[in-house]
Amino acid sequence: NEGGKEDMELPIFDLAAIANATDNFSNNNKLGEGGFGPVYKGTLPEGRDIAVKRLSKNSGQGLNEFKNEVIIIAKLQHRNLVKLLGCCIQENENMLIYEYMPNKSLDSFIFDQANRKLLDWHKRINIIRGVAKGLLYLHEDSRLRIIHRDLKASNILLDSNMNPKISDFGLAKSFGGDQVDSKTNRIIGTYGYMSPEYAVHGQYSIKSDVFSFGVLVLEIVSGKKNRGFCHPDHHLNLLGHAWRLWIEERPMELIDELAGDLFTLSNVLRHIHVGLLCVQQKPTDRPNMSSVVQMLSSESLLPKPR
Ligand code: ACK
Repeated sequence: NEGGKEDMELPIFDLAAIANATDNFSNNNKLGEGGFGPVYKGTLPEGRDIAVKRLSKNSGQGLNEFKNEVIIIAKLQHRNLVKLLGCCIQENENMLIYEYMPNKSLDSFIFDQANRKLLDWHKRINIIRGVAKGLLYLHEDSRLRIIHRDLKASNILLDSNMNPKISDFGLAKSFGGDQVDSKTNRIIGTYGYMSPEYAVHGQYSIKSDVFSFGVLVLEIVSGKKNRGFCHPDHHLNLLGHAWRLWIEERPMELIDELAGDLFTLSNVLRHIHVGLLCVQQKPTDRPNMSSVVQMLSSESLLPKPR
């Protein structure tokens, strides 16, 4: 059941039902602020928990992102992508209704000292592999060919078993026909996760998502937030080097931590290696997601980053 949905109708929710489910959008039920407005937790009468993204009124850019998200995400069905249950467009309200992800975003698990202990190596590796599979589906399913454009730790949500699901498709682009890259003057996304060619020249392709994926992998393994290397003020040629320095001290700590478990140690080092291949300066040097998935799971020798 992982193919794109063909012309499937998106269920329509009634405004009164959603107001009821979220206790009239009460602040107690607010999960946070998303790309185009607040997100609320709700419970449907049959007991199912939902997350409701509500477009802020008078948000012009928000409306574009909202429409984009509906068009893109309605086509998607994969265990590593957050599931859209339906929408509610009524009385000046625009809302998207998703499955509720009880463990929220990956962000709080990798950067919060107390939470970090809850993510053992097995879980981290499972999260990296799940995100890779979700991204592979977006990029390479011929009916989709979608570039996410804002992949980052806060856009990875975790279900009750800590399985990851990619969310937030407000900036995603779908490429039809033979198109493989595009250029924009409106550079939106998140510095640090943005590839240099996108941050500096507005060029994006599946390889810019691969770069963001690499940053995410290095964050998950190191437990350290990226330092925002791709701000346009940075000199492009320094970036690749900066990434290696950033992660450099980590393998020594890992060797200490995992000295008694060589299997896990080599597996974790393999993930760092793949992360470094993904953050290479030149898009053509970066692997595509099918190679990434293969490299993460196989015992094959990996190429040396340039
Ligand atoms: O990091 P968080 O707790 O997880 O804060 C953000 C906030 O809403 C704004 O995006 C949370 N959120 C978004 N979608 C969902 C969902 N489907 N299930 C649970 N939490 C969600 C996200």
